[in-house]
Amino acid sequence: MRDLLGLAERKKSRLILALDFVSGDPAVFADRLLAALEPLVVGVKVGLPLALRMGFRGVCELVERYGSGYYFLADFKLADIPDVVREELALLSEAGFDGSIVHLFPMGLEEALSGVRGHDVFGLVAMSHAGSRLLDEHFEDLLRYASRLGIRGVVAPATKPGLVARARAFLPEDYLILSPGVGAQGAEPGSALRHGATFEIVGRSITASEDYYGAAERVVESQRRVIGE
Ligand code: 3DU
Repeated sequence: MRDLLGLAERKKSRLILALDFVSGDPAVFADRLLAALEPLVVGVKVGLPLALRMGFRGVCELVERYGSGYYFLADFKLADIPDVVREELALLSEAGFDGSIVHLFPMGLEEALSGVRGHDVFGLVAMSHAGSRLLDEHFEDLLRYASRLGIRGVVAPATKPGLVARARAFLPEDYLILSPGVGAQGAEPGSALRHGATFEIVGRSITASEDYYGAAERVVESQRRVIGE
């Protein structure tokens, strides 16, 4: 399993790239981005849209080809009964992913997650879009639950920086906070880090840019100003 914080240290970056939308052939598109962005990007978060376009075999090939330079995170927002989640995590780990994102609202996941070895689990504690009332109303509950699970960390929205700060204040120190919502959804690069996030997840403002290298570079430069590197 790749060392997420070690890669971040080495690259002096806190950028996780969200791969959901592609233009043209998905394999060619992903290949072009990952071949170019390795110096800047620490992790690659594979979303369901990409997996559905490429097919799961294609995704596994991508993980294998670029596994030496990136931490691979599966974002299929798992939200099933514990036995099924356990099996999903085992298969994603077997496919080469270093970590997965799960919903915490199904609860009762203690046993399913305690058996997971060599694969990080991140739980969603709130979402970045304005309409996520139900989840956000249970933010404190989800945070408490996440902290009891002994997982690697949580996903908390950069568009709601107050929640990122509360998550940082509440969670055990070794929990990582991944923050989506930077760029296309409005949060400024570096802003979630300033509120206590460990990584920022950025998708379309890089993947949809003609100059994706320049776009990623601008994110990382802003982050370096915050982390002092
Ligand atoms: O908006 P972007 O294109 O930068 O992508 C954001 C990514 O983060 C995308 O993959 C989405 O599935 C994920 N995400 C959120 O945007 C918000 C959340 O609350 C959780 C995950």
